[in-house]
Amino acid sequence: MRTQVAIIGSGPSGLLLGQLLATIGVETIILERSSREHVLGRVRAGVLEQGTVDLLGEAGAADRLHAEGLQHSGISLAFDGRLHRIDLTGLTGGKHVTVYGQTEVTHDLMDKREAAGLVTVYETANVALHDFGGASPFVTYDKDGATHRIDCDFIAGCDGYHGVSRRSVPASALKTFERQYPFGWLGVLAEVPPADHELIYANHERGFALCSMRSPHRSRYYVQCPADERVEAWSDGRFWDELRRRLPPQTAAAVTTGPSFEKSIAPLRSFVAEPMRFGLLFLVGDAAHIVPPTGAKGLNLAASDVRYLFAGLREFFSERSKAGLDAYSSRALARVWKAVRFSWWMTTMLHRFLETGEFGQRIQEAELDYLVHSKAASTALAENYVGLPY
Ligand code: RFL
Ligand code: PHB
Repeated sequence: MRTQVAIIGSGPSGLLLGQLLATIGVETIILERSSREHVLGRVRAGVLEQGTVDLLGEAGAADRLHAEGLQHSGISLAFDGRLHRIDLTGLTGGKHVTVYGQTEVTHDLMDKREAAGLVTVYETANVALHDFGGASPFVTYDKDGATHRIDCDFIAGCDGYHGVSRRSVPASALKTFERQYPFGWLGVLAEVPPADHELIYANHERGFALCSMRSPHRSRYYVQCPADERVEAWSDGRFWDELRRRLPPQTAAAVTTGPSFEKSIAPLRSFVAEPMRFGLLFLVGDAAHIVPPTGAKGLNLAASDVRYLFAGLREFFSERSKAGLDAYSSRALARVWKAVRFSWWMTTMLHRFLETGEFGQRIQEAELDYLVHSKAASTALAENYVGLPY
């Protein structure tokens, strides 16, 4: 088989890149390790920057997003027993974010790809990347008892943090940067109305909590938990009790509880691999970088990588110019590092770190107090949260 761009991974990065390339007539094949159902069963991000929404629109996959996405013009920080609102829209000259689940984004992109008859091979095993340092790259994989080969012009490694693409690059060609946080997030999804019409990020002595949502009828909540916590240790009752204890009294009283239909623990990590290009292989999204979810940046960074790579590939296929592809890694990394910084800062300000003791706690209190009383500081948060320019 032959295609122009072989895409590894059918998460949001791979699907969005595939859809954008389809709009300019560039052929792709996506190879995915899991089943379609498994990919759609993962509950992850919920907040989209306007740039991400626009790119989904350019890919022709934003109709349902425009109809069902919730536009938010602010978020609240909870500390000191009350809410402090950050007016995202007022502080950024009219910008907002859109609350729409990653699961739905993935669903919309998959539907679009299937309707166009484009190929995704699910449940592939042993995907291997070959000769991307030379002139004739190809990918091999096992499926249904046979080994298959796809020759291509380029390989896009969109296969997430645990994927094969980054691991295919010789270690000597890669510099990695990493910070692990000594806690995770326990998340719950429940068919209940949200506690507030906007998101609430809570700093509390018992640990961080986040009130988010997927729709006016579906809530997504998180609480900070130990890194080695077991999800089985958390009954719904224990979760709701702990969540309410970490929220200001008025907000806690507004939490509607109900049976959860998803409960999982995610570790928190900052990670960057540089560069993001090796010959004819490009790393995209979580394959190249991870941020803790506190800034809601992971999916949006995946989309900004796709935007830069799509621009480079379009230039190559339409004008035979390599300039955009040559600039891909440095352009993407410049934006990535700003989001890494923002996500690290939000995480540091909002979570309980046992090892920093009372000094660290006082610094957090001072920072939060400064943040909500200084227009300059609130504006810095707001412009990062809605998304920095490309
Ligand atoms: P994905 O989504 O991990 O998709 C990679 C795909 O590649 C497949 N794969 C392989 N396929 C073939 N061969 C192999 N060897 C393969 N290895 C892996 C996988 O099965 C998978 O289908 O990466 P992608 O596309 O780069 O997308 C990145 C986003 O998923 C991620 O950044 C966000 O979910 C992060 N994130 C958030 N981002 C936001 O922008 N806003 C948020 O509010 C937000 N909240 C979150 C989050 C991530 C979370 N978790 C669980 C990590 C909340 C949580 C709890
Ligand atoms: C979510 O709704 O899953 C969500 C929202 C905001 C974040 C992280 C996750 O910062």
